[in-house]
Amino acid sequence: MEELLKKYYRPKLPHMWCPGCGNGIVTAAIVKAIDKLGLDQDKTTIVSGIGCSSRAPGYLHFDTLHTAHGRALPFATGIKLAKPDHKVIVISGDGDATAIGGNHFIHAARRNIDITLIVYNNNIYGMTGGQYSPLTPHMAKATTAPYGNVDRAFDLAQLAKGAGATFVARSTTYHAKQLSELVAKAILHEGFSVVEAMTGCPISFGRQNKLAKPAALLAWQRDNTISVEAAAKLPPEQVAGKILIGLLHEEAAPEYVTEYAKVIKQAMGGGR
Ligand SMILES: Cc1ncc(C[n+]2csc(CCOP(=O)(O)OP(=O)(O)O)c2C)c(N)n1
Ligand code: SF4
Ligand SMILES: [Mg+2]
Repeated sequence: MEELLKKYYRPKLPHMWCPGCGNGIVTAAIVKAIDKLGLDQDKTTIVSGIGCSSRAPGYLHFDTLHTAHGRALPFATGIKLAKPDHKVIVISGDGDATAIGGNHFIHAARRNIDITLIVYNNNIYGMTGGQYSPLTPHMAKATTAPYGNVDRAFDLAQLAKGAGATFVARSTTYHAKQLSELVAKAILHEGFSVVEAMTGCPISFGRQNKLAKPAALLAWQRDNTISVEAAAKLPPEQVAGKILIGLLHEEAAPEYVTEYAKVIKQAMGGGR
């Protein structure tokens, strides 16, 4: 770990995350995936929006951009079009990706641009003190829903798949090894890849929902998820109510930057 710290992290201590926050585990999973794949640090760009999770690129030793709330994907799209040989990874929160940035999310998926989006899903607006997001569970408490959130949450993975993402996976901070393996697969996938990383926020979510202890949040992830492989072997009634983790969807489809390059060539008189 010390070697990874020296190679991939910027020495910026103390960091801003609360004790027991899951964001460090997700960030380490991404770093381990990058290291496993041996990506060139000078050709790997990490982009984020705004939020606790979106502070992660500030701690990472790559070309990084900390952009505006919800706008990481448009910045990342510009980078990928200008530098197609770069690996572009976007770090986003559940609010950042599906509320203010929800339109950018579905359109990046529809285009199938070769970007990997990692959504740090802590089910809440962490940075601003606990307002509900589109991924806050039904009837969970938030500062903007002190009696319970009446909205139903998006299923992020279904949303990504329905919008056209060609790689969709989900894991948790409890399953950190699996999470890292899925991030590595997502980075290798050619097209828009989405990894939902379920992560615990003991402060803004946990304190309002009887999950203030970081260990309780991890136990919740352990007890409320089931792997795709295990679920396939069980009758539906034993899977009902559990959140599926693992590789949820993968398909091959034309990639946006490659298709765009063909159109440019044709427009320049070169034919397709
Ligand atoms: C345009 C704009 N609107 C609102 C805000 C305030 N704001 C900052 S972070 C945030 C929500 C963050 O939630 P999420 O994306 O889930 O990230 P987390 O902090 O939970 O990791 C909001 C509403 C902002 N910075 N910019
Ligand atoms: S508010 Fe929540 S998400 Fe933000 S740093 Fe603290 S524990 Fe982590
Ligand atoms: Mg959040």
